[in-house]
Amino acid sequence: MAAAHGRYPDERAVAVTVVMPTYNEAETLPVVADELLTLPLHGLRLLVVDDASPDGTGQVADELAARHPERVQVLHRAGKDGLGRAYAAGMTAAVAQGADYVLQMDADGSHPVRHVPQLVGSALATGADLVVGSRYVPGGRLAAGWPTHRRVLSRWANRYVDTVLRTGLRDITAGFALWRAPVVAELDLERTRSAGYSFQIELKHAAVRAGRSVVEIPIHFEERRQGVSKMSAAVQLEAALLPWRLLLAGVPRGGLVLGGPRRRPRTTRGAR
Ligand SMILES: Nc1nc2c(ncn2[C@@H]2O[C@H](COP(=O)(O)OP(=O)(O)OP(=O)(O)O)[C@@H](O)[C@H]2O)c(=O)[nH]1
Ligand SMILES: [Mg+2]
Repeated sequence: MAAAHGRYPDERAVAVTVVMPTYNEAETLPVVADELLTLPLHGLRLLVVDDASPDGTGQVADELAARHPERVQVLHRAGKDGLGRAYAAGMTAAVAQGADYVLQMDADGSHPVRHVPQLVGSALATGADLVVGSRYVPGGRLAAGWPTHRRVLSRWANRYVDTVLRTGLRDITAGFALWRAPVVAELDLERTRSAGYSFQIELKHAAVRAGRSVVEIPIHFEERRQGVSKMSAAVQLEAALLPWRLLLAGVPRGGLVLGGPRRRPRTTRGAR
């Protein structure tokens, strides 16, 4: 844990690993990475999780790691396997390497770097297990350039998911979120079922159901700076069905269970 100044740990030294999945983000990754590395957060590290991007993002990430060997690492995966699975691998690795906090963040510039110190500061000041960068709490905002249909869809998707799951979160699909490492370890991400962004829903639902503390702070979400969205109909369908799958699977009292029961021997998982 970071050195303490007074009552709170020093936010500038706390060990935060930004886990950043990338698929064809060669243009935006170096810009976002440079902004992150110039923040006055000296304990901040970046772990890029690249799924063999055809545009060479993996090599761009390797160059960043060569320039900043103490602060940047790259996890190369064999091929495009979905945002959720990239996060599961990256977050597990970050915790294993001793991070105090793990920050989920997109590489496309949608999650402004200026909010990172606010997320870290909120986590340290409140002791929350999870701090969500939320578009839907007062002060939060969607990208100015988003057309009406996208705004309505995003807002509606959040309302729909929360009507089913009743977590009380305003932005349960958010992809900008800071987790306390012990909670990530408890979540046992190998068990997640989501390939795409429904991973975000699955994780937050599990944390809320287990009584972990969550704070939402407002962010200004921005349009991706370059490149193209990886959102597909299959990814959206998965997210639309997930709330019902989670609801039908049920969650044992006090348990941080993801994706519902699995066919695994009880001796290895036990009832938590
Ligand atoms: N490693 C990996 N990263 C992915 C995959 N799919 C998306 N990503 C990354 O996940 C982040 C979010 O993906 P986006 O395409 O921006 O999806 P989105 O933010 O939901 O959609 P837009 O708002 O349209 O950009 C970006 O950094 C992507 O490069 C994947 O299959 N594997
Ligand atoms: Mg995006």
